[in-house]
Amino acid sequence: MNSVAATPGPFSFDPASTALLIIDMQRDFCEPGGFGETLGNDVSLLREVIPPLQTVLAAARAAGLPVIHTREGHLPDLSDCPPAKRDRGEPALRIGDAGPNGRILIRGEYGHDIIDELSPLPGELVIDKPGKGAFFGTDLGAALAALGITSLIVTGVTTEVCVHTTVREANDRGYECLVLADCVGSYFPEFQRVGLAMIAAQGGIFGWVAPSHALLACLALEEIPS
Ligand code: TIU
Repeated sequence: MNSVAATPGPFSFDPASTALLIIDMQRDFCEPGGFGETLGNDVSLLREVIPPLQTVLAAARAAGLPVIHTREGHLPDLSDCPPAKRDRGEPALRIGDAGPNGRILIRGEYGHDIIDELSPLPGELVIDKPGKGAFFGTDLGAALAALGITSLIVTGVTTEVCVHTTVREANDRGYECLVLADCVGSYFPEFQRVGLAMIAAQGGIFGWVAPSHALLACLALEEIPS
């Protein structure tokens, strides 16, 4: 077992049953002209996550951890998009409308895909999800079971929306989740701080939180031949 210095205490994991989960690092959230910006957000805040996440992704690949990417989005006919999700608020463009990167949050469009900096490698799982949580309406649970995964290193965006929902879903299903504080991002600095605090409070009510360097130190030790 490996042990990462985390909050509220050490996060122990077996690399053989641990995967890196990268949530929704899509152009629609991280680049101008997409879903995140249409909601009125400053997407540049999410870009801080990219360099540390690139380092973690490279380390996970080198250590042989399975890497699983997710993408939030909907079918072109919007049949999997609840009307309330499309109709709520006063966004500049709604889900399915034509934007500069293609139709907003629609599978197959340029804006829906993962940013170039974190492109999946052939063979890495990409889970398309209609909701905020990565388990709802997907075969993520079956895929993790097939791989024998019981622990998840969780990264991506946004901390208080899709990361939180996914970690809560995973925790209820019995997965142990370590959220990397500098590899998850929010459009709201206050939500970033409180979102991370909520996970680790009450003795780690639904997960653990650590900086990425704590995981990297652990994976580096793992690679030293004994
Ligand atoms: N708006 C927002 O903060 N997030 C989302 O809509 N989806 C994800 O977090 N991926």
